[in-house]
Amino acid sequence: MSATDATFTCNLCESACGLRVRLDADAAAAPRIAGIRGNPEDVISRGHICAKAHALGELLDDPHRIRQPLQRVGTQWQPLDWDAALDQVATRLRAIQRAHGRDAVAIYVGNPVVHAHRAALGAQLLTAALGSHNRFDPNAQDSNPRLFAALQVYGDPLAIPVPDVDRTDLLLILGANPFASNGSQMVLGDAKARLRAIQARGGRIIVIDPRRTETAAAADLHLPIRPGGDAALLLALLHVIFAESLWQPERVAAQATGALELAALARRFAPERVAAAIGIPAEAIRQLAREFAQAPSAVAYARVGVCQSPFGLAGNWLTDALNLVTGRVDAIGGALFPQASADIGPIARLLLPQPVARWRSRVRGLPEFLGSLPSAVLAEEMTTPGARQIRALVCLAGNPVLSTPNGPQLAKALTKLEFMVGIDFYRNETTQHAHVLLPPRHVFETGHFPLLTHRFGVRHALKYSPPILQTADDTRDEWRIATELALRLRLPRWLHAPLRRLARNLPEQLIDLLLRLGPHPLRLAALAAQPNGVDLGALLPGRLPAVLRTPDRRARLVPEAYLPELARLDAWLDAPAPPLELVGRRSVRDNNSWMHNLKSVGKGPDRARLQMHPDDAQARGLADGQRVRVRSRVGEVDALLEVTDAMRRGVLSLPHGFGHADTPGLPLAQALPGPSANALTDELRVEPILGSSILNGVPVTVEAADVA
Ligand SMILES: Nc1nc2c(c(=O)[nH]1)N[C@H]1C(S)=C(S)[C@@H](COP(=O)(O)OP(=O)(O)OC[C@H]3O[C@@H](n4cnc5c(=O)[nH]c(N)nc54)[C@H](O)[C@@H]3O)O[C@H]1N2
Ligand SMILES: Nc1nc2c(c(=O)[nH]1)N[C@H]1C(S)=C(S)[C@@H](COP(=O)(O)OP(=O)(O)OC[C@H]3O[C@@H](n4cnc5c(=O)[nH]c(N)nc54)[C@H](O)[C@@H]3O)O[C@H]1N2
Ligand code: SF4
Ligand SMILES: [Mo]
Repeated sequence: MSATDATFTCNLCESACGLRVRLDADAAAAPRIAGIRGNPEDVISRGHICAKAHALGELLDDPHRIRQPLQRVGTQWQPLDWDAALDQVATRLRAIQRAHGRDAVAIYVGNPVVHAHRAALGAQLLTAALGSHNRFDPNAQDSNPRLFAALQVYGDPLAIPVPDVDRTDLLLILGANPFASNGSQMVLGDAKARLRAIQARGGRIIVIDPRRTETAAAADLHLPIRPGGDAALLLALLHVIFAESLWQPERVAAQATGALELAALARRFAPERVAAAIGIPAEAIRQLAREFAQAPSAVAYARVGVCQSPFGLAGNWLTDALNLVTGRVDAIGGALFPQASADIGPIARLLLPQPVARWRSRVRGLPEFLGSLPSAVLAEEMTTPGARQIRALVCLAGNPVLSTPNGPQLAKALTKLEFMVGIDFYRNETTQHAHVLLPPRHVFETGHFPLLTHRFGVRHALKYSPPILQTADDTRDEWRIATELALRLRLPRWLHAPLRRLARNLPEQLIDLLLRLGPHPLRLAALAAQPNGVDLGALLPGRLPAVLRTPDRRARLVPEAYLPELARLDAWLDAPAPPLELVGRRSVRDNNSWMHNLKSVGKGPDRARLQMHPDDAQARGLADGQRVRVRSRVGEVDALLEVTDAMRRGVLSLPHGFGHADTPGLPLAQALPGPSANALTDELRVEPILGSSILNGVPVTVEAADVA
């Protein structure tokens, strides 16, 4: 037996780790991958990988992966050839749209498309071909508050600054756990090493999180905040910074407008006003404000924990405001705007000139943002009769039954659809309700360019990994699937053959063009010849005002859109906290809901336990390891209790992405313990501006499971 080594890029998270993949030379062998190691010469990850990289090899040969189109007949799945499958899907979708209008077909585009260039562009093509206002994606559970802040403060939803991790003296992390997630909207390569280097050169890391996470445990200071408290904390920090003249008036005057209004707003939120409600002593807030403002360089970074919290919108705005007033934006060691090498910004701006509330959801009237509606309305749009009711769904690389609030309600709604198609490796909790399944290709077979995430690099670095394997299965990549469906849905047959030929390599041709037009002009082929990637240098300051798209080319410290949130915040600060509030977490081994059928990911200790502080357990007579019942407004689940002082009192933590018990398509995952956190999250808890899901701070009760 002989084997060859190939260099590739992991596409499972933003870290874009370099891999050395040992391929078995015998094409018919199984497993086809003899081993996966880190690539020590990779310019981004320098040899680091995590357990999920091994699972990427297992995914290739997982016997439960779908390898040919399937059609559901009753409870049985029958193979179909591609032409029959694509014809059937297009015919059904077109018939439903003809009878009930284009909005009768919805599309949900899941997270993995962010990490696959052909899928990302395929998703856009399919969305355009369907022409439905009912488009959904995980941004409503993830980044919408961040994107909205970029739009409001900097005038462009893609103007997202990246923490200058390699040069900062102080990294203030709110609601993120990069030791587990490997960093989000911040491409770190080896996250732990990169963050520890801050401390090694004498800098500090401060973490704001209700849980003592892996990152918090390694930090210099951890302040366990009550879920939802970030906006109030940030206002109190600004209060101190203005009151003690710790801000940078000249720099602010050059970059932004609204400093005096912001100071006036912050005046109402003294540390003493917010301390009790957010659970951080006033003196700690004052000290943090001084330290942040006085450090030689510093940057505040807020991520998913803040976005998913009750004040996610204001929390993201105020993070930018804190960075701006302390002179950290566009400064070395602060928050820097990267220069994307393959910048999709101009195309996105062309397609989305006015990206808020161009339409609204039919039943609840929640607004569109960046072309998508909030996922929290998905089920009601399927089950509420009337014109424009959703009757069919295209689910591309997603699992909303496990990933969106009140998943069980959505699962029920899916069973009522006239037609559903899934484009997925698996029959997961969502796609098992499909009528037709179309299987995509493995990333080793399609190649990988991190089109949407390279812009978040803490350095300007680039990699393109061309395919390293010929596919042995009857699968097609998403760009090809999307092209085939778009042609069948919208164009006469005689045009199909020439357009199909024209479209084949369009994704790579587009990337090549963007690269040539970019700030570091180079060709995709030249990049492919550098398997370890190319390092194009550190992020640069001096990007303001060029990146700003506000009318006056200045950042806005107090965008009007947020003002109503302050009254809501006042009310929240004055109301008593519920006895127990639930938040989420991620473990380094998991990847949202979808890799649990693979040995490297599924194995190991039970990670889906409900974490609770010892005092809360004692008050309820509950013990570590006990089975408990957790209830929220929408549902109840059983979980094993883990009593740990890593939790703040009054806060519980449960990871999302579990709850596979009713999913025969994933037999290994099915055996894993743990409920779905989204059987507890509430589709009616959305923030009032965009309708993004509030997944954290969910009021719940907990009791022993044997109590009726
Ligand atoms: N291993 C692994 N890596 C992943 C993923 C995965 O599933 N597994 N998923 C990927 C994806 S899709 C994303 S978006 C990123 C997310 O990456 P991160 O943003 O780092 O997200 P989490 O690790 O979930 O950390 C969120 C933290 O917020 C805390 N939190 C909850 N509520 C609040 C609050 O109100 N305020 C504050 N300050 N903190 C709060 C939680 O306790 C938790 O520690 O990770 C990516 N990387
Ligand atoms: N309670 C709670 N809920 C959350 C979160 C939380 O922190 N707490 N996090 C939210 C976040 S940040 C996110 S991003 C979402 C993720 O939620 P989703 O995007 O809805 O789902 P995933 O769990 O990522 O599942 C992805 C699906 O795509 C398939 N897939 C993987 N790779 C490919 C591919 O290359 N092509 C195709 N066609 N299919 C593929 C997988 O088999 C899987 O079925 O969850 C959100 N939900
Ligand atoms: S950290 Fe793990 S999942 Fe993320 S890119 Fe690296 S190997 Fe892949
Ligand atoms: Mo995400």
